[in-house]
Amino acid sequence: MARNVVFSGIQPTGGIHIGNYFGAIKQWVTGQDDAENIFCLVDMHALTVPQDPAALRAQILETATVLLAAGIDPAKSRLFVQSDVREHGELTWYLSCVGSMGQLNRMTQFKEKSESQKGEVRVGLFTYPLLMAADILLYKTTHVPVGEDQKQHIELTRDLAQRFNATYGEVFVLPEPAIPKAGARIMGLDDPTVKMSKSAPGSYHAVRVLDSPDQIKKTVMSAQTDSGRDIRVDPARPGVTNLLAIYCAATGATPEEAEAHFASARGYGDLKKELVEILVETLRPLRERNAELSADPSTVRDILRRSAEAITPIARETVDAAKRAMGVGSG
Ligand code: AQP
Repeated sequence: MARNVVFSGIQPTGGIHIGNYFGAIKQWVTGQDDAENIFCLVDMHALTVPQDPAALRAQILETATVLLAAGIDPAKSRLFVQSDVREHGELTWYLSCVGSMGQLNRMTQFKEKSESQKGEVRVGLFTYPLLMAADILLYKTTHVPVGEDQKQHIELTRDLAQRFNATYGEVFVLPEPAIPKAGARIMGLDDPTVKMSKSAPGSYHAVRVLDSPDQIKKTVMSAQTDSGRDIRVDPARPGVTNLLAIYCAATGATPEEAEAHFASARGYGDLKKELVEILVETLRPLRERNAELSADPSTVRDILRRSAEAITPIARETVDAAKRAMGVGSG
């Protein structure tokens, strides 16, 4: 039987936080033995909002190092930089001639992110879901482990693949999203009504995976909660609900188990203190391994380069098949 192909990506846009970790990276690491794995630092996606070139360059290496420190194993998985494989841009063009403006107009992430660009909304921000579809379709991906915020983009990818296959013949494999039960949508600790995000301002918005124990403590203890005491999942109390979601994602407990565990707690302080300990211990090995790997950037660069070389033939084959099906090229 053909093996599953897992593909997923992360933008090298700043400090990786526990939303990225529990929503995506943890699944990437634990699933490595069950499939062919391709993980991508999507630097071309990062360009959809303004970036400082020197900072972006540094963040690509930093993000790759964190992923390896988190447990991505180069013997089991490919880890590469999107712009190093030019077929990503090439397939995006062909998909842009299949997808419609109406489809892209419905993407909620575009609506949210374009708010911050006001009069200067970049074309790339609008067409970004086509690039994401190309990322996935190039490798005949069967599963895409992502946080819930990306579900709509995977649905679009499936629609585009179906539309292409129906028009030109079977070229693309239809991928399935793989969304975790716990941690699929971690909210900001300073504002539990917005998604935790790498680029959000505010020192207490997110726990970053490389934060010191002291910083983790400060951020979690200052997390916004209401004036109640009961530790229960309740949509009307997003702050405590978010802390419980993080607890569940880190421990594997169900929401019911988490509520039972804190039934005799004296208030939110008890939950916060326990969460600090759990996060410090969960992230400690990652932080320590990251310190070792950071001392050897040439090894990290080598892994990125070798991965890109290894997967380019797969991407090339897909683009050539799409071109043949569409009737372009000299044949
Ligand atoms: N808050 C979150 N909860 C759960 N999962 C999340 N992911 C992101 N935020 C959360 C998942 O992390 C993976 C990588 O995300 P990304 O870098 O591609 O971009 P993003 O979704 O735009 O993440 P950020 O942190 O909000 O970055 P910026 O600020 O740069 O836009 C994805 O699988 C995503 O679902």
